[in-house]
Amino acid sequence: EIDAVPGPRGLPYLGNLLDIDRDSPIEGFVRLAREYGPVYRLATPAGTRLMVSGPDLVDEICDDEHYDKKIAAGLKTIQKSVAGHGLFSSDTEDPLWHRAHHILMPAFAAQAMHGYLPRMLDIAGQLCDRWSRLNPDEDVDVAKDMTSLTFDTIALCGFDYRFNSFYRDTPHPFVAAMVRSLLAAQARARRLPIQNRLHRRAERQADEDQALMRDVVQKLIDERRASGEIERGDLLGLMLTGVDRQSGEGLPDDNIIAQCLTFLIAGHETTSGLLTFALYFLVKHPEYGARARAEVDEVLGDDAWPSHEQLHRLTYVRQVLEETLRLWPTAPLFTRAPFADTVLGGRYAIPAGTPLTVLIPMLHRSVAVWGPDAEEFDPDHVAAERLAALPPNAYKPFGTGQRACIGRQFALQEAILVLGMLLQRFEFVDHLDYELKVRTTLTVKPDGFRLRVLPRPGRSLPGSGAPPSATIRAPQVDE
Ligand code: FDE
Repeated sequence: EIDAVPGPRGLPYLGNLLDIDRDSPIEGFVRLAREYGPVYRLATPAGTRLMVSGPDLVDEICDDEHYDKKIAAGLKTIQKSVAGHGLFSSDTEDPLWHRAHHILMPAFAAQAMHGYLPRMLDIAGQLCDRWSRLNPDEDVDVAKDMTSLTFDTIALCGFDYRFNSFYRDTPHPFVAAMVRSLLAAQARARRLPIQNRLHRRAERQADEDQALMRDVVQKLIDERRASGEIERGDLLGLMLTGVDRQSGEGLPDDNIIAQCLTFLIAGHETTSGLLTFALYFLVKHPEYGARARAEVDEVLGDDAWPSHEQLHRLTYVRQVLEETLRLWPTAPLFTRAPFADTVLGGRYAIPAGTPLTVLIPMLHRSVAVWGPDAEEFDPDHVAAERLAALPPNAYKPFGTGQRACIGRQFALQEAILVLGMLLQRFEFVDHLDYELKVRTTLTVKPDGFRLRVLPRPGRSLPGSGAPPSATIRAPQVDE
């Protein structure tokens, strides 16, 4: 029986709403997991869901034959107010999910990453430029700059468009609309349905924002078609020309817009959080920072622009990032549901369709899997030979199965490149002795994390100047 699953006692109508930590929901869910164990029950007005973090149970529900991704309440509001039926927020049975998945997979395959390198370097160079021109007493808002970086990177690689976030005092109108929409979606998900009906003005603003975002993307599409040069080695070109082999059909404009918005959201929030947490862990653990920097010096030396081949040799930098995603997976939850009535863990009978949410940060802290120091940051936890020897589905920062993250290679290449270039050029001073405070939006990020960034003595690498072969023309879009 599902009622036999342990969990905090709820109230009538509100269920466990008051047990959910509104300021820091993920840390709250982790606390409840420590109290109630590898699976616990939460009742909310949207229905009952189970929070799962035991490695055996997670392995069970990662089985694509009996379970599938479920678009739970949070994703539903994102679907409604921002991303439409993009890859992230559509059902696996949706024919457009299949079509888009087949058309886009090649663009995210490992072999395709080469092509994005010049554009990634272009934006990483802008960040290095900015940081190299700070005065010694100035500091940086790490999450803010990383968000500019990842947003500009996905837009340039995805649609050949420059938001130029590092050159603006106020966000691009599109970015402002997207930030507002995501916040509104989140507020909506936290309100009771009856409260939502009372938020007319917020709903109107959300409609306007959505119209603005769709407009910008539609213009990009129209201009691309008019330019006569549709293929530009980016995602937009591929979506405009690509045909799904199985169905023989391409993507309608409306769906291309949804995919573009999806990539902008999925591609920037998660990767910027990853880079921010990584810098946080490195300043708090200087011994691992020194090891990463030694690797960077050996592999990159004084080369201003890392090559594809050099990036592959930054294996310890990669471990730093993977260990960061172990303790703080920046997309911390994914939700699955069984196709048919089933028995979970040989113990709890659950009906078909019951949402089972994987609490990844808790899964990744399993002492049985990672050893007694599971809660400690140490990149050796994810050394290649240890990752290879893990039990199945014990490490899931990119979700699972056919609905796993399509942007995984993209995000890792971008993050390795940026962290490598930063370690090569700068020293970081934790001048405020920052204490971790996790901010949860759609994703998690260190909140209010500021660093002083000093050029490394004896190094004067650009920054400046265009990286090799980054000749990308930006299409014109009115603001
Ligand atoms: C997806 C994803 C996932 C799953 C979710 C669910 O299941 O619900 C996860 C977990 C993730 N993803 C994570 C991550 C992390 C990082 C760093 C990232 N991610 C990044 C990125 C970038 C990009 C571009 C992306 N990403 C994208 C994406 C998409 C589109 C998706 C959906 C897919 C399908 O088909 O479903 C994802 N991603 Fe990520």
